[in-house]
Amino acid sequence: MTNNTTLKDLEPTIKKAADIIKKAIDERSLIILRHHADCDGYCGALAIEEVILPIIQKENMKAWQKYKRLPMKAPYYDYSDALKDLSNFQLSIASNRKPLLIIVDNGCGEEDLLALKRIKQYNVDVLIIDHHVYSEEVEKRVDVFLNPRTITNNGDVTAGMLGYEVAKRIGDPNNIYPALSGVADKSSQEIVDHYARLSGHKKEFLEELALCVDFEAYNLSFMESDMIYDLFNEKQERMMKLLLPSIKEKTEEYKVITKKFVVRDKNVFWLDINKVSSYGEYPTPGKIVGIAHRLEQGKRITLGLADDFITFRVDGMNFSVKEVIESLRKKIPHGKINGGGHDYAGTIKFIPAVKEEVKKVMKEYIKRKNENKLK
Ligand SMILES: [Mn+2]
Repeated sequence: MTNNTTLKDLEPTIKKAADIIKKAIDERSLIILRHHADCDGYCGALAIEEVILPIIQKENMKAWQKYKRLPMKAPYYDYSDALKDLSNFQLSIASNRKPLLIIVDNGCGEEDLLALKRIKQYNVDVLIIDHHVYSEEVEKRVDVFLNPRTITNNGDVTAGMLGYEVAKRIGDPNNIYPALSGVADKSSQEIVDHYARLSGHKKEFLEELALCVDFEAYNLSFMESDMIYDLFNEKQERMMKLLLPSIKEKTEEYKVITKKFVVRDKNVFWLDINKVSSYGEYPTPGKIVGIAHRLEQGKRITLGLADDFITFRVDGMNFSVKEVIESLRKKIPHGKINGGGHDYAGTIKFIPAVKEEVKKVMKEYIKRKNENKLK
């Protein structure tokens, strides 16, 4: 199935998503737009914000009472974020204006369920726009669930693309977002090419811009801020000139570091994250593993093991994040195993006491699934 057919099949849900947003704007309800604080998450959220904020500002003197955009650093919708959002929704609920919670590039997994159930105890509409491996219970519980994995078995249609497609049914969003998100989340060439053509930008430029957006997003952290727009407005060129040398320098530094410390076992590459990363500094463990992964080529898997999580990148190997989590849970029931993402990139969390057990089970799983590929 091509990604274009996926988009076509998602059409009715894209329309539903646009309709629920339009309804909230019309009813002057509070809209909270939550998004993952990475390039893809920002792309999806900004595409929507660009088209809805002008309408909200036109119709409301105090637009900030009707709309908030909040980045999330965790790869799931946190329970305390749900409490924060509910507190913000109180006024809207009390005045019978059904608020709307939109979650972009996040929110569709099992880990999100408790927070979403808490939200749904109140009269709140929930729209999820995500492309990660999802929980069917989340799908059932929310009002609109937009995820390409309901149609196909991959997440190549990113949150940025979905956000853009929804935004297009409301207004005229910047067409750089879907291409940029596809490059950032490493979607299939077919769909990236399609959106890159639409944006009129070369892939090299998009790759550099994605690095800058990720860097800015990392440093903006949980901030409610518009500073990210400087990467999309007339300051773009100056911003990229400012940031790229520094990002590239840090990346080069990490190429040397990971090369020195990565441990190879056939085509499985292990990196001890505790030894190579500085807490709270860019690049993040996920990015470090990405850098190590790109040092090699061909069929391979790179794993960054920390005290309480493991983050991985996969190319050409049999690896299913759902399966590996199931297997870890079965073999280490005392490990508080959690996590998700994609089959080609993701993170699994656990308690520090089972670090070595996790390593062992992961090793066995990869070996079992790739008997013919390990050489
Ligand atoms: Mn994403």
